[in-house]
Amino acid sequence: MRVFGNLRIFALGNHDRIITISIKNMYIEKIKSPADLKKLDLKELQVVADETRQAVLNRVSKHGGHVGPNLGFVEATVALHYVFDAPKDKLVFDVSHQCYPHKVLTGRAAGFLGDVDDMNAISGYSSPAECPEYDNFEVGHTSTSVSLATGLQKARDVKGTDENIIAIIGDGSLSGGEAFEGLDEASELGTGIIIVVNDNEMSIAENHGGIYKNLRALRQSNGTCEHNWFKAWGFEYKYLEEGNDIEKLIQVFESVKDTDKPTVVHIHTEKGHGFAPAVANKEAWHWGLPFNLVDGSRPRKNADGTLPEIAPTEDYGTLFSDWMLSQMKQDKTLIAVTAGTPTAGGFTADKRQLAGNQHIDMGIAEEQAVAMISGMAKGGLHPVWTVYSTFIQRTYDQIAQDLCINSNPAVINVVGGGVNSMNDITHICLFDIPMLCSIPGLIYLAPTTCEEYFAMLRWSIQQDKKPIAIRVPSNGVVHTSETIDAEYGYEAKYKVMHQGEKVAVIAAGSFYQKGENVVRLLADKGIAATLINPRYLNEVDADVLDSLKADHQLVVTLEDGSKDGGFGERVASYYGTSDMKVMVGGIRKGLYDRYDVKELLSDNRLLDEQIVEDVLLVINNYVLVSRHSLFYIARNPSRRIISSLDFFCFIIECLS
Ligand SMILES: Cc1ncc(C[n+]2csc(CCOP(=O)(O)OP(=O)(O)O)c2C)c(N)n1
Repeated sequence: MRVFGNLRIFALGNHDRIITISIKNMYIEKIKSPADLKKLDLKELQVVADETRQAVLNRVSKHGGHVGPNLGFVEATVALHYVFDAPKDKLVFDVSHQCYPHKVLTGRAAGFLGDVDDMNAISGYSSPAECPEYDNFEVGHTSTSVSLATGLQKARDVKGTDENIIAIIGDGSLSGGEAFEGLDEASELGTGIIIVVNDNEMSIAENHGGIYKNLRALRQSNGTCEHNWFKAWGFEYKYLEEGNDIEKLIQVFESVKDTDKPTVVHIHTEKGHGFAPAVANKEAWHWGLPFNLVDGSRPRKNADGTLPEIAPTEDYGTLFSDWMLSQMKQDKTLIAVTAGTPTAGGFTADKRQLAGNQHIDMGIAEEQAVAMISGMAKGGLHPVWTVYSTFIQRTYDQIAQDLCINSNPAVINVVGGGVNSMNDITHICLFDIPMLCSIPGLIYLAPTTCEEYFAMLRWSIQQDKKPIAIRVPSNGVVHTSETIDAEYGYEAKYKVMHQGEKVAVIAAGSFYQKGENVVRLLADKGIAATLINPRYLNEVDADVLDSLKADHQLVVTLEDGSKDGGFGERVASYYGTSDMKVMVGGIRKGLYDRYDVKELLSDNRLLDEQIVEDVLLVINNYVLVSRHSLFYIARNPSRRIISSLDFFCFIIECLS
């Protein structure tokens, strides 16, 4: 048995009671699988729930992570594992940001009670790679659980086995279109599936959408109101008001266990349950960095009780939302749009209120966001949709069809793209450049500084011909005193920032400063390289690329994302049949999980010094090879085809 030391955890409880628990001799230390739960009585299950909550708090206070979603789902998880028989019965979590209690009860308590390494070993999401027995899918994006579960349902039905299939979906995640599609199919299949709707009345922020009127009516009528959205789909329906009461949860789950009908169990839970700060401010406590367990204050104190020194920094979310609010006052057609992540664009609750109807949250519905901004632009509005790089993946078709074929001048503000961003396998933000740049009719701009970002944003909103996406730098807010262009045309126009020779570095967006460093280091080695800010990711500037052919041997491209199908490969492809050598710098396509940024950069030869080393290698080889090629050609002016004897002589010359 693992001993975690005599660590004591203190936390403010639901009613400001102080809970003190010694981690030694906990039940959850002894629970190696859900089977161990089944030996316990109700009182003991309640203790398990309290301990699980403390374990969750211990982890999130030290490590950061999803707070409210997990605290509210502790009792339901204990009851689910008590009633159902995982791993035979299958639990499918939506987003899976509420699966920490499930991890505690399925052999991974060390990730919640152990040291930093133990915590790092356990991810914040459902992960078969981590636990194939109890985690059925890698999940991190919303609204997929019912669809995934219908697949397991179909497999069970075809094989003729009898396991329970249980999808767990939050009220917020019900707003995504895929959830609707999953419900549609579950009803159509008509066999047993249990969909637990964990209704805590919140998405990350407040919910938006017509469905919430019915969820509210169901809550207010204890599940009995005449119009029942779930029943209308053809589901059996159970409502439980006391969604944090283990005994009642056990009863309701037992009542649907082994059902042969599509069934919804709608439970009303409290987000943040058991930790007063998280209950009081649910949006702020959805996810968070480490904090002080005693009072919920941030930042977490150092071991000696002092606060860590944190330099005051600017962030693009705050700058963007402040700028938008100031512009909105003069322009009633300017609309800030989000799909369930308002603070990605800095729109905190107070700012949403200030923006009034010039801020729209459409629920977690990225596809809807794109089609709607296209319609808004068509109707004469100026919508700006802010979206994380990872979540834009959901909406390729709407961008291609609804927006770009129609060439409506809406703006997409892409945040977090690059290596310095979310790094869970489901949330990596490396694919927006290949994705967006493959869509005809979309301009994708990559500002390199704060001033350039706002100049591009202003132009994108003012122009009225094309959809424009802007990749907000993700390497912090960098300022410049250089003059920035106010106008940006629809054709790619690179900007030569420093004219040199032999080597040209084309450094895009948040890798521009890396390009500056490389050019500086090359200067130390006697190479006066050219530095170019491409500004456009979606196509090459043929004039600039052609002009480099005169006095450059090597072009280095740098982009902060997956290089396969990205910006640099377009440049390499343009030079294809010419003599120009191209070194494409970016991240190799891959599914990286919880990576270390420096290691990832190093593995991809993207550290400044590595880039310089590689440039020198190419340049020196080039000089060597070209010297011998010239020598060879001078001696054999009329020979175009190299015989094997010639080639042998050539190699001897090279080696001599
Ligand atoms: C496609 C997609 N868009 C946005 C997000 C960001 N996100 C994570 S959790 C969440 C809210 C989920 O709300 P709900 O399902 O009610 O769960 P709760 O957190 O309230 O328990 C959102 C918007 C995401 N994970 N996936």
